[in-house]
Amino acid sequence: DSEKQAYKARIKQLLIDQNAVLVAHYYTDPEIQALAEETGGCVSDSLEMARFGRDHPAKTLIVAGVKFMGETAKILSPEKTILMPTLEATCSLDLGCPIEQFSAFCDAHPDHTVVVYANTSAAVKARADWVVTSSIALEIVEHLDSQDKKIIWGPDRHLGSYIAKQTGAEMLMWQGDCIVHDEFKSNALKELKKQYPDAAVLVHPESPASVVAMADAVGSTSQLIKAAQTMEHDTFIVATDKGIFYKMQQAAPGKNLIEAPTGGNGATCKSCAHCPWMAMNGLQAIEASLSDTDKTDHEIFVDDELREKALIPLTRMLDFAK
Ligand code: CIZ
Ligand code: SF4
Repeated sequence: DSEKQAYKARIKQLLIDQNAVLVAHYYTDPEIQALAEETGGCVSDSLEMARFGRDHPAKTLIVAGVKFMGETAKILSPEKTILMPTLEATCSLDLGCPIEQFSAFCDAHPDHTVVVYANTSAAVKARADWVVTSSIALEIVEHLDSQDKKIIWGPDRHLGSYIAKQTGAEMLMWQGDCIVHDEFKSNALKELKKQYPDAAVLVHPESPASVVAMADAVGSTSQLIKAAQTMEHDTFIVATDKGIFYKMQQAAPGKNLIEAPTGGNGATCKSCAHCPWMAMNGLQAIEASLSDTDKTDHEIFVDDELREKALIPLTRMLDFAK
């Protein structure tokens, strides 16, 4: 409508005036992803967001995603101003892995290599030997396992179990989960499969093992988009945040994309396949992050000492991913 158009027009002008670029995650709302595309920004997973933000010449990055993505951007680009539409946008994995407890867990197993998911605070990253995203986790754990390293994995227990199973690596697991993926239900998925027997099932490995077990393809957001594009099937049942449908449909035009069920057994969903924190990145919030003269509610800062420590495992990942 016209109010949205007005916000979009203002954001476009502000991005130019402030030498800023919009970096959006696949799980943000379609109109935010479209705006990032239209303005020369990027839409991607957290690994690619980090790379794009670091390498882009803009002075300011607007990170439409959740807090750990803003922090990662700041760690990689301390000279840039990092703004977020709202600093309230966090992640259940980050919340469920407080540094004091996690650090004590690591201290109790000093002979283990600490591998943490990107969905963590700067402090947790600073305590880690490796940071990984879901698009590169399997390769990095394989690499460590081939050197006979014992691994501490945090915080996503589903992703950790999946990787341990695939690689055979010995992994001590932190018990966190993503409130969105944890809600996918295998029983309801079986019922849905009966209605669409020819559909391929695409699953993000933050989902429960029973759902992963039903997958025709398991992978990170980028890998699932690729799967929808390259697999022969006409219909896909997709178990990840529904924000992904915007890019997946672009990549696989004409194919039929169906949301995997989050209910089943009479249970109702809480997040219903859309991350409530990702959803906070609306047009109004983006406009505010650029136009507010007081940036207190938007700007990301990371303590210098933490930043330098967290940069080490993050750089390790980016170099490995090259
Ligand atoms: O679930 C998330 O937040 C994901 C998939 C992040 C990422 O790595 O892009
Ligand atoms: Fe965190 Fe899950 Fe939201 Fe991703 S989708 S930001 S893992 S709560």
